[in-house]
Amino acid sequence: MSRTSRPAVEERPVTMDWSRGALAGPAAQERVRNLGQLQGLFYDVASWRQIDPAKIVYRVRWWEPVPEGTEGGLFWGTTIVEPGRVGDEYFMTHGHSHLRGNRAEIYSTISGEGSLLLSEGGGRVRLEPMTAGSMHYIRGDVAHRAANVGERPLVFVACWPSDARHDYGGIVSKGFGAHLVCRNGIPTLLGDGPNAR
Ligand code: S6P
Ligand code: ZN
Repeated sequence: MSRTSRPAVEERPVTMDWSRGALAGPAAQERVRNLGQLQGLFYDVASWRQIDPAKIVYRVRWWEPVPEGTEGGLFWGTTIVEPGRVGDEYFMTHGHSHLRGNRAEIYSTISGEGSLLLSEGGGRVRLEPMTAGSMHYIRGDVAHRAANVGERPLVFVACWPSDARHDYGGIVSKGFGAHLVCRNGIPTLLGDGPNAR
């Protein structure tokens, strides 16, 4: 019988620290979004201008075990949205839809308090509360965005098909359908009409 030798402990491409949702390792990629990069997304432009554009709103660390576009593959990532508001609108992710409208996605919350905004088109926006352990199935044809409605960072994980492809431009040009604002301490959806943006 032939034997080959290999190290007893192989370096893992990524690891998850489930208590913090932290994704680490040589294959982890990272994207950081600051307020300046989210221009045009918050409805209260005057308040947006008053905050330092370098202020970090969220970070994503993710793992692409196969090349983007691979049919049948999966990607995995952790998003951390900081607490904060622009005027009365909660800090949130940019939001996107999947270019391939039959590519669904799953989110699960690790910690913090959030709201998952699901835009079904035609101005219909639904909210799902995000709290530790919450699971969210996002249909492939629904645009999605996560807002932090709490006082601590909102941490959630996501798994999506490697050929889903993301469309960010549609939200920039047409809006998301609604804005999530704090009214009397309660997260409230505001319509996304021409005057709201
Ligand atoms: C990917 C998944 C998440 C987001 C992340 C940041 O399909 O929905 O990993 O990429 O939450 O949001 P956004 O809108 O900047 O991609
Ligand atoms: Zn997505």
